[in-house]
Amino acid sequence: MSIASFSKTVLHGYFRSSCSWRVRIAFALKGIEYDQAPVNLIKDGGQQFTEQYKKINPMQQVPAVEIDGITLSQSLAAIQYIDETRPGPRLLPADPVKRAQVRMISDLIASGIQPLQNVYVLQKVGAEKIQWAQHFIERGFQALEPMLKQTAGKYCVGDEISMADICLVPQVYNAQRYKVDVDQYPTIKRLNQTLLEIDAFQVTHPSRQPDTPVDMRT
Ligand code: GSH
Repeated sequence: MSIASFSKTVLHGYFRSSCSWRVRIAFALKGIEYDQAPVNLIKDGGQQFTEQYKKINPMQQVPAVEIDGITLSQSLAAIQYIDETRPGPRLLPADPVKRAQVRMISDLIASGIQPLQNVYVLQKVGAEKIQWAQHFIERGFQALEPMLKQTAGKYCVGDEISMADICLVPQVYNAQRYKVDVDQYPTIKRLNQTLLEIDAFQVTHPSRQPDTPVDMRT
């Protein structure tokens, strides 16, 4: 066994960051233990902008994962690495059609919605930030709803939990945070409710993390 195998797994994240939550869910589904190193995206003008953190993730965003002697930023790359190197339930299905559908849904959220409503972008937008966030989340959900109607069984793609589910739940959390009416999207709403009953989604919830402020804990 290499030295890297003995190194500690560390997640640099923020309780309310949807991309950090994605990685927490993947760790929980696979039963992987890890340490959390909180990076407060708001305090001190944003701890992601410190020189120290820039060495960990030059993009100055969370999450970043230290695992097996390497550091991975980009939540989907980290999730896929975890999936490919750890036992436990597959996060990407073996079937090529289902795997493509999982990637399609994950990319729609990770490239087509979340980047347009992340903190950095909203700060640049200024006064219109809430309307801006709502617009792009709704635009994405209008595309996601008919797509999920085609692919979903119990979960986003068929009846197995996948990376698509890992992306969906934190994005719905963001939608609710920006007061998007999720009732307009019955498939998204149903999937979110089903997934939130699962332990791996509950223990990793933003309201239950080491850096969750006391008044936001449940
Ligand atoms: N594509 C990246 C990923 O999936 O990891 C996006 C990372 C990202 O946007 N992270 C947000 C962040 O760090 C939190 S969810 N925002 C703070 C900022 O941009 O200053």
